[in-house]
Amino acid sequence: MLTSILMRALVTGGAGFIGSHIVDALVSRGHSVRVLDNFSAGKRDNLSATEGKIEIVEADVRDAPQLDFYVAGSDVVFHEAAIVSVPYSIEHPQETHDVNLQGTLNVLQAARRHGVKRVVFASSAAVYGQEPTLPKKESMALEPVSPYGVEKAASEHYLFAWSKTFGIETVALRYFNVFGPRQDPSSPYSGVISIFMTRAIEGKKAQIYGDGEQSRDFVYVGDVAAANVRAAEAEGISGNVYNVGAGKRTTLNELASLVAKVTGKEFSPKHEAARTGDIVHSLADISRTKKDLAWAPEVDVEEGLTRLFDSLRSSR
Ligand code: UD2
Repeated sequence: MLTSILMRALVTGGAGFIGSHIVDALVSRGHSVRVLDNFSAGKRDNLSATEGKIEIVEADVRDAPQLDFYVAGSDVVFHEAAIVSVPYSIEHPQETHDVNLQGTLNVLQAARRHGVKRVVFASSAAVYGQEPTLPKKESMALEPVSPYGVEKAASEHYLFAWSKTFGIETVALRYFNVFGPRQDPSSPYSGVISIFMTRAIEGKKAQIYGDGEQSRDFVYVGDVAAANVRAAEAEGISGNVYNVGAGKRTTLNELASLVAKVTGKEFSPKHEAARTGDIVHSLADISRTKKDLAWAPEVDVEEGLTRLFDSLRSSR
């Protein structure tokens, strides 16, 4: 639908880890971009590559009138703004509900009022919950076990309903374990790759929860951004959901070895008690995504770690 036209895009959470990479991808393709962020987790520094080429507004997705004002004039909204931590959602379910679910409803309502053509939404593998069947296919039942997972699953349902009932085109992307430059390593809720890289550079050991044989589908953030652009452009996919992973599993032990290789540090593992509620394995079936979005992941874990290492070195 939007393939050959230049889009006016709004990226909520556009100063965040994934949002800022979507901004880069859009700007490099000539689209005009407005970033909306409340800067609770997002950083202006994340947007330095596109400085002067985009509009940045400080606003919160919970503030419906303000959001409505900034959605006006957009062809497509990439809705990335969220509180992204599962443990935080368990401790503060009302707050994450307000941001992660009410925020999505606010985006959809504003999109409807302003005739936005398509909303592309950042969902999560957390919607699948703990049912062990692998790989995860989009047709499987949703069994989220955390408030965060419920908020993402319910948001997906809102998107579907809005696409059927109000004629807005919607696409939801279920992100698996996204990694790459600009992921914040400093919080206890940070992704394992950002934590491992920082610890390796600082000469510390790999803290591995459990035996390290648990595995994840790590997908490079640049590939996630490319999937978002394709989700805005591809025809005939409204109302659909897509897994965004690499389609490959890496164990935590393998990851620690790769981090050692890439950084040239010893990075020996130190095993600790398994994390409560940790799922054992995660893996995406990405066949539907590849076919419908004409997309494929291009950066494997080792290459992604190398890029991350380069970016961390140049920023130190
Ligand atoms: C990911 C997402 C989360 C949600 C969830 C759904 C990230 C950062 N989080 O959580 O938002 O979508 O998937 O299933 O992508 N680990 C260590 N040492 C550390 C840190 C972590 O061993 O220092 C282990 C941890 O126990 C787990 C694995 O690494 O087995 C991945 O942990 P994570 O927090 O990066 O991501 P995950 O899969 O729990």
